[in-house]
Amino acid sequence: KQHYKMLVLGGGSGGITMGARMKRMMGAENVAIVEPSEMHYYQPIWTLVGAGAKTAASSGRPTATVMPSGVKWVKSKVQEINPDTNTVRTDDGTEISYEYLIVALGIQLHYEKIKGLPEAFEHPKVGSNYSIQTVEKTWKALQNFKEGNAVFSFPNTPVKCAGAPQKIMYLSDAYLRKTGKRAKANIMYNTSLPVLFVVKKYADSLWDIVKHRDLKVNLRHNLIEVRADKCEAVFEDLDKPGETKVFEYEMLHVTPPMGPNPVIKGSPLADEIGWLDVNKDNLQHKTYPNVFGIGDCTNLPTIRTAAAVAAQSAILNRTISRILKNEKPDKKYDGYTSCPLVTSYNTVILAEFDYNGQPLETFPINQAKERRIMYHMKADLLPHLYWHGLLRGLWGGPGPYRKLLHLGMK
Ligand code: FAD
Ligand code: UQ1
Repeated sequence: KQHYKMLVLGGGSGGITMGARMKRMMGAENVAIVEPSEMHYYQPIWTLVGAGAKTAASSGRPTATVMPSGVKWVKSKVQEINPDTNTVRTDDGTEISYEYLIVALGIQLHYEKIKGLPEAFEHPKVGSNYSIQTVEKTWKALQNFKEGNAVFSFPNTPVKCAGAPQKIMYLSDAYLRKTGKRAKANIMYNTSLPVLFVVKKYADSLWDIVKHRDLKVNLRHNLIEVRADKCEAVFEDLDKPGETKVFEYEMLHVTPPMGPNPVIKGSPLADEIGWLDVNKDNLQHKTYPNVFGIGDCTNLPTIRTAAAVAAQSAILNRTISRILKNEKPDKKYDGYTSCPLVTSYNTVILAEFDYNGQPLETFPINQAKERRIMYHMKADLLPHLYWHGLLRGLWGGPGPYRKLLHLGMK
């Protein structure tokens, strides 16, 4: 039977990051990470892959190369978590016990909840930037666009990176303009939400952009079916239950419904919905004090992003170090999250905000404006910050720099 002082579930952004930090805190031999995938992906770049500005190959590296050296990689899937006995069971039947547990299992994609998916991805006009299997199909559909509707969806569930479903619309618009096909395109964003973006400051800028570029926004529209043989997407009107609208498409970008990881949902660690039930200030589990959580799998009331994982990793590191010394957690997570809203092939609105939806901007300039410098940060700088900073436990978000950059301002 295997035992570790610190067991990490999931080797995505949060899992690898905390694995690296825990190695530094207690030595590599005390830490194990359970992750079944051979490859680790930098998901934020998929927005640019779907628009043909980066290659899919550039988004992935073998998991073996991001595992902190000396840390045990348990290459299997967690099947069951038993916090009452401090054990987990993997799909090959192995039991692993732990003293402390960090849960970083991410959010689950549910393409299958839309009728006609995933089969519709076999047809050339349908793509989705949300998975490595479908992201290149977005780019194919965009290149093959001739004339008709380009439809972009946002589901009736929480999602990761809530800006991504519309970023690909702005990029598609720019591509069709560049290639002279824009006049033959009717571009629309059909979103389940009642707003274009959750933070008003950025939503105001985005409304200006959609008006300027003649992009149609249909609020409270939820994708429920794709009829690929007829190139039809069926949406339900969330304000008129039972009523549906059919849109013919020349290109369809799907953001799938998402939900809690089933392994957490089926365990005592879940809240009523199925998310990992953690304290929003210090990331400690609400009822099992030796269990912690980070990232998309938690019920932290903020937008799920890698930028949020960065800020959370610094807080969680502090929380665990205090608990190991029998001290109370002291540092508080403010809910920091960030979404670089790509609005063309050379501009970005850098949204950054906290639990209250208040802007929390790093740079002492108005980030609600489209800027070239922010595009370069997104496309060329952030990937390095991810692979060499975040995943090595060296990047805890821009908080300290924000304070420095704002010194003497205002
Ligand atoms: P993940 O990184 O998804 O990791 C979860 C891990 O758990 C995976 O490796 C998975 O294999 C593993 N796992 C699942 N089930 C099991 C199991 N049963 N047993 C063992 N392991 C399991 N963020 C930004 O900050 N900025 C952006 O611009 C941005 N853009 C995005 C664009 C797209 C298209 C997408 C898809 C995401 C984007 N994100 C962005 C979001 C960001 O990628 C995620 O929020 C981040 O990766 C969350 O980290 P995580 O560790 O919680 O989950
Ligand atoms: C960030 O830290 C991060 O994680 C590495 C992201 O994910 C790719 C981001 O998109 C952003 C915007 C940040 C925040 C970083 C800065 C420099 C503002």
